Amino acid sequence: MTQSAHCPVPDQPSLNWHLRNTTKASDDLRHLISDIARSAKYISYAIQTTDTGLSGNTNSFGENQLKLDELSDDIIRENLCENGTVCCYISEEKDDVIELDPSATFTVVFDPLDGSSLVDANFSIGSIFGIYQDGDIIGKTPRDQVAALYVLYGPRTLLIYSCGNGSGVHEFILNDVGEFKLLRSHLGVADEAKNYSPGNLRAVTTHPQYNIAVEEWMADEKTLRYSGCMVADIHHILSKGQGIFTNIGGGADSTYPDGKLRHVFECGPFAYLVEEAGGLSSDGTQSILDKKITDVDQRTAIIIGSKNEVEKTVRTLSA
Ligand code: AFP
Repeated sequence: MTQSAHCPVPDQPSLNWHLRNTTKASDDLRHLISDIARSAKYISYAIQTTDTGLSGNTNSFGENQLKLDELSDDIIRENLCENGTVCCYISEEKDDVIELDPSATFTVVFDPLDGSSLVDANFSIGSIFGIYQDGDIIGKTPRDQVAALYVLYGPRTLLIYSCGNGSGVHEFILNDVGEFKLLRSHLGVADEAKNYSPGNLRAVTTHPQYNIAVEEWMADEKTLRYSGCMVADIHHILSKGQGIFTNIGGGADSTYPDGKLRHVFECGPFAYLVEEAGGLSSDGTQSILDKKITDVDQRTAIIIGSKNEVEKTVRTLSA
């Protein structure tokens, strides 16, 4: 897009400027990402100001208080309704697909507050979003997403997005006046990992190969970085430019036979972002991006991050 002499390139571009000037996103997609970013600002504020985990309680005004994850879900719904380009959405907080406008363009899948069990401990938490063209995602794969983003609510609030197709993965910081400003563009993931982030570690008792993978990481003297929030743990990989994150199923008799994480809301958007940044994702046999969506609630094992370490771990797990 040509830049008018009267509109020089800003020193620190905003998310809106970046979407308009550096991506091929349609106007509708740009506006949708902007409206999702707007909901993230409200969630960020709610995390700072709302009592944690108080569903069913009343505040000092006698009003019912929502748990933060329910509140986040409501905030996103309000913004998607207002946006007008969303035919339906699927939230981790809701059992069913929510129809908004059958004639509209996009389906949005999201986990409104990932890591919500960590809120009272004041750990970092996040929101995850995937955007698909048209309705009905059953039978599609995460590769069909037209954009994905996540927001990390930590000491600082960060938004990371990509519109795919080689356009890169870009990081923005929420400033004091409520604007997302570019922090780093084109985040990359190197082939070798120095850090490891092993989720659903309870599975090592029923999945001996997972135990071996963990022992290999320890023997390699890799650094453990695990917080229990997928958004924070995968952001660590994108931020440091290397690392591996796993969440592996423990088999038929275990708590999470197929792993704890959900294909649609959690693994799909992160696979889109990490592979766009040069990393790799796998469910143990194929890229998460190629794994068919059979159910909105489907769970999947995930091995994601630095390419060589993901490939090596997949070999160990299947040996
Ligand atoms: P909550 O949203 O219930 O806190 O769960 C967080 C999460 O879904 C994901 O963010 C973590 O990676 C994963 O659970 C942690 O699972 P383990 O505790 O089994 O490692």
